[in-house]
Amino acid sequence: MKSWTSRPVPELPGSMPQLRLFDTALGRVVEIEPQPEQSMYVCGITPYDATHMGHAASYVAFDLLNRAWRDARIRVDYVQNVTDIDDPLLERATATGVDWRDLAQSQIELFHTDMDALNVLAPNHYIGAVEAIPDIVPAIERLIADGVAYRVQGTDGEPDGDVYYDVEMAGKRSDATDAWTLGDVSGLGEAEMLALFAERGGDPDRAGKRQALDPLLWRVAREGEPSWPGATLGDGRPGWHIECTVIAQKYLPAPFTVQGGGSDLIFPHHEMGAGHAYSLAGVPLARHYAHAGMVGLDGEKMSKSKGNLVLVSKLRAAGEEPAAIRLAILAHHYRSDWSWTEADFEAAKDRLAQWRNARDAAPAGSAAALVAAMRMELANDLNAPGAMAAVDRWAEEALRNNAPASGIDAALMSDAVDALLGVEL
Ligand code: 5CA
Ligand code: ZN
Repeated sequence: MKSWTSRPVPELPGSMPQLRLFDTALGRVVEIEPQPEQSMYVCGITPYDATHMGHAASYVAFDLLNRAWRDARIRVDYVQNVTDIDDPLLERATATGVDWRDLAQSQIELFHTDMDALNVLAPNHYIGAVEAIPDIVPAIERLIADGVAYRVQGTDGEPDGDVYYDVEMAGKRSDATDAWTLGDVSGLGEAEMLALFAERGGDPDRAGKRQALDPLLWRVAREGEPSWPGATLGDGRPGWHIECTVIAQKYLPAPFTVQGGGSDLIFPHHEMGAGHAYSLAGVPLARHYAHAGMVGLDGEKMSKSKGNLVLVSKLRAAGEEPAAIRLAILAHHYRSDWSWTEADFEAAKDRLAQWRNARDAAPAGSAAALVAAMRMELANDLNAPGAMAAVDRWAEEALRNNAPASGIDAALMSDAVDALLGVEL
């Protein structure tokens, strides 16, 4: 699938120091092993209510990582999926009387326009779940053949043949130290897992499953639902976690460097994906798991059912500047949970204006130290608020200083804010 187009990233003199990042599975900040090429997979949207501020914040978070690596002269292999077939998408299409394909298409286009506006660098592989089905089917067949997946008999009018992943069997399969067992990524206990599994698309009570937490791999065709050829699985459609796993394994090295997404993906999505990948390849899917915090509105969880989505496209249509939206997002550390408020958005707009004024008054010889300070903050678990505070201090100083403005320093400051924070002044 076609992705959006990245805007050029200015090259800065010098380079980003060694990067440290919080690893969800380890529960601490780790040094990312230096390599000439890094790779990341960031879970993409399910295209039915894009792009709300929570989505935007998660892509901006991993864009910081992408930019930090590039600043360190590291090539970045970046894959993102789009969940263009899933229950919530079908439910929304039915509820609103549109064809699910049209709904997906329109939301994907909107998402791309929003990402472009927010200056989020594009992935180099952008892959739809539907286009990955020919790769997913043989992977599921292999899991069945290996005894870590099984077919369930239909009861209560359900057809026979839905395929589930056996979390217990998969966890027992290997005694290698880096093998996966349930809980390795999320660190959760069973009760917490059960609650989240039900909340986030799982079906703990499905009759015939070996364990309540076994996730769906293949849903055989039902009347009125779209389906695709599944070879020995029968016609149907894939489960959610296997889609991302197979896409990541096809387009990235094993293990790749960072698996990313919002913190609502830690369990079951990234937990199960790690299991699927290990069962398929015998090596971990990713070296590190990183997650962005959840965004709400005025203290409440942002959700369609509450009708409190803040859409990037709506703000843009109202004439708001995308760079100000991006600054409002970056004012919060990527790992914290936060709420969008009008007051914070106003503050972001003021900040942008202040930075622009200061750039035009940049004192000679001042920008190199600013670049170093921004890099130091960003290398420390992508501390954008810290990097922004450094720009604020520089701006105050520049505006206080009556020295003649330096074009060279203005250009360097502006390039740094663009290259490292993705904010175009
Ligand atoms: N298609 C799947 C991933 S394979 C999915 O979760 N799609 S999504 O559209 O629901 O979310 C896309 C990304 O935005 C995910 O990384 C998700 O964790 C993140 N996200 C969703 N809601 C929020 C929110 N309120 N705050 C922060 N991030 C969010
Ligand atoms: Zn995913």
